[in-house]
Amino acid sequence: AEDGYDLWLRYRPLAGAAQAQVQARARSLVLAAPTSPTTQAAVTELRRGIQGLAGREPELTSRVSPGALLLVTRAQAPAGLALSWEELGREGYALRRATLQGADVTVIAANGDVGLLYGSFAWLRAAQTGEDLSKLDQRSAPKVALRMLNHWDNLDRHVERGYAGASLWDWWKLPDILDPRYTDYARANASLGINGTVLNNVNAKADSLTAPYLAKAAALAGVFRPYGIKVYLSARFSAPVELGGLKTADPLDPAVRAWWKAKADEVYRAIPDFGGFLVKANSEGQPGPQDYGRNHADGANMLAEALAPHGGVVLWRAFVYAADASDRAKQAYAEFQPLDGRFAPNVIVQVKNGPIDFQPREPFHPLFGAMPKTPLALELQITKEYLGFSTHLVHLGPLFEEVLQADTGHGGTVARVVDGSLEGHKLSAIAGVANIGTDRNWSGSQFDQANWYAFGRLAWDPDTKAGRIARDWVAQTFTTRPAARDAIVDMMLASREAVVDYMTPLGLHHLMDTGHHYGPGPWVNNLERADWNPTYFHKAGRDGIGFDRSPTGSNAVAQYAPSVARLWSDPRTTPPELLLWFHHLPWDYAMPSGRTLWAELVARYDRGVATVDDMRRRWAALEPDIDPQRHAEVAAYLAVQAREARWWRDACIAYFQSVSGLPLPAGTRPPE
Ligand code: GCW
Repeated sequence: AEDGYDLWLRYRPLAGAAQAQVQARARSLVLAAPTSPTTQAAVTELRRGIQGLAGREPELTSRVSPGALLLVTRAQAPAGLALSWEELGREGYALRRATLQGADVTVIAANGDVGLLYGSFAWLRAAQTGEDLSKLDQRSAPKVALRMLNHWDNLDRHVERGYAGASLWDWWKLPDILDPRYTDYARANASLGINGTVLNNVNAKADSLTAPYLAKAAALAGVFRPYGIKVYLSARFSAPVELGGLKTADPLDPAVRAWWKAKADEVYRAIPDFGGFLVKANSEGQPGPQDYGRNHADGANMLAEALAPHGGVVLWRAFVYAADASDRAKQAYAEFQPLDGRFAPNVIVQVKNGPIDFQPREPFHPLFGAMPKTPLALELQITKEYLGFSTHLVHLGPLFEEVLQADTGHGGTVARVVDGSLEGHKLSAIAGVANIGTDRNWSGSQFDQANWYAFGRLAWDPDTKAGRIARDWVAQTFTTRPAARDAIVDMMLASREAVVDYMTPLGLHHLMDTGHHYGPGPWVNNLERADWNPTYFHKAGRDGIGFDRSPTGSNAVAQYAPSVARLWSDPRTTPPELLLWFHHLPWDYAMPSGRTLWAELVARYDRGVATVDDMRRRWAALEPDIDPQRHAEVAAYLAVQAREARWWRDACIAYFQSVSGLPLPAGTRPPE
């Protein structure tokens, strides 16, 4: 059945020339590398892929003959193979045609076995997408060291902000029963180069650090290890109290420090290659060092000290905000920036892409570039908490690309901060909050698979173009026929601006309804905390709309580098996309388009709806190119999206009209 289970690793038979070249370039398979679970995984994947794509399995042999595909490590490299091995590092690979012992062959070369696995997936991707395999000449090494998924999975298998079923991790049956799906999960991640996974929610229960759960996590680590994936756990800061019976979790208390050291030792006895701890502290009610008058560095460094002897890292989240904040967007910078230089070498501060919370559009987070002495990880949200869950088709590649390519004004883009190159940090990390669950299609919808895929590809190389990634995904997942492929790519690339337009155009944010964050709620004004109310974020009234974060308002803009702050302080030089994020402006403010702000707002909502209608039309026209099951499924989702885009537009416009008292701009159609 075409239910999407196979993700982008479908390996359905290719047609014509594409199939012929796979047959010609993979007649046989030669492993010129030590046998290990990882090289075994590479060989198994290649055989499976080639069998599927070419219709026959390549012979596994040690003889080098014409048309062979060779997996080669440096130590085992046959004479006559010249490569710049150094550039490939520990995880990189090279793919190319070569003449060895007089035979015309293809080599997948790497320094170690995990590079061979990544190279094998890259070769299969080239074959699947119909690249000319005879001209193949790729060298690739990851720019970011830790490329991680963060699962917000609770131990009862509920996934916080998960829209794809229950948690994959079947804690009851672990450690004895290993669902084959764990292996498929590892394959999918390895195919993108993802090399770490945090198994449990950042809103963590201390239980995940008890012996039974460590044994379960160890069983998962055993499945993932051959695929180059390390396991990490979210740690609850108060665990010494809850599990250890201590009176305090004060990070400067010697007994607390000793407890964490012993706990780390225990974790590493269970999982020798354990990656480290992810911590949400003093945020949304979670315990943390501030409960004891200490700061984030005190807390992070205590855990870092416990993990350091084992080579583990601490990923300490910067997502913090308190109830009394006049501008919540300012808090993370205020708490963390002054601590730059105070963190232990194995601490990474993990920062969300924007200063509020995974909105359809935010400016990049002001901490990027502002903590040069500290490795900063970028946290992206793959699961679409604020973007229509898994029902709306919103491709996140352009959102991820936008933040990575944003110029921080501190001498480089966010990508250069995150990959460590701007300040010469060896340690670097990027994290995506997973959108994976037990749904047959893993991600809750066919197109949400592409968001997992785009995250993984960008984690490997943050400078990859979103369009390129989408094209590969479509070719691997739906079709290689150029017209159909390009039509789907266009749809995907347009979808992000569409959701911005029909939910929160012009820099508006957090208009979503309470708690679940699905659907519009700009009128909500009665929550227990002021900074949870949509009215707090849009500040619409008779006089105008928007959050003044310029020097006349909260001055959050001053947290950015001077060159950026200067631009965004003035509405005239603020890009329209961020206008109401930084400014409160009258309804008749003149926009560059020549419209008033009010008319522009309405036009953007209309444009969002029109784009979704257009996506629906495009998809309908693709019926001949897509298998009926997936075509119908996507069409049904798009119908929901078209209806709900109208719901968003009409609800928001009606509400803003009720506060502005303005009539609909001339030429606007009344709600359908
Ligand atoms: O995005 C918000 C979510 C919470 C989440 C929190 C966080 C895990 O609404 O569900 O909690 O952020 O990132 O810690």
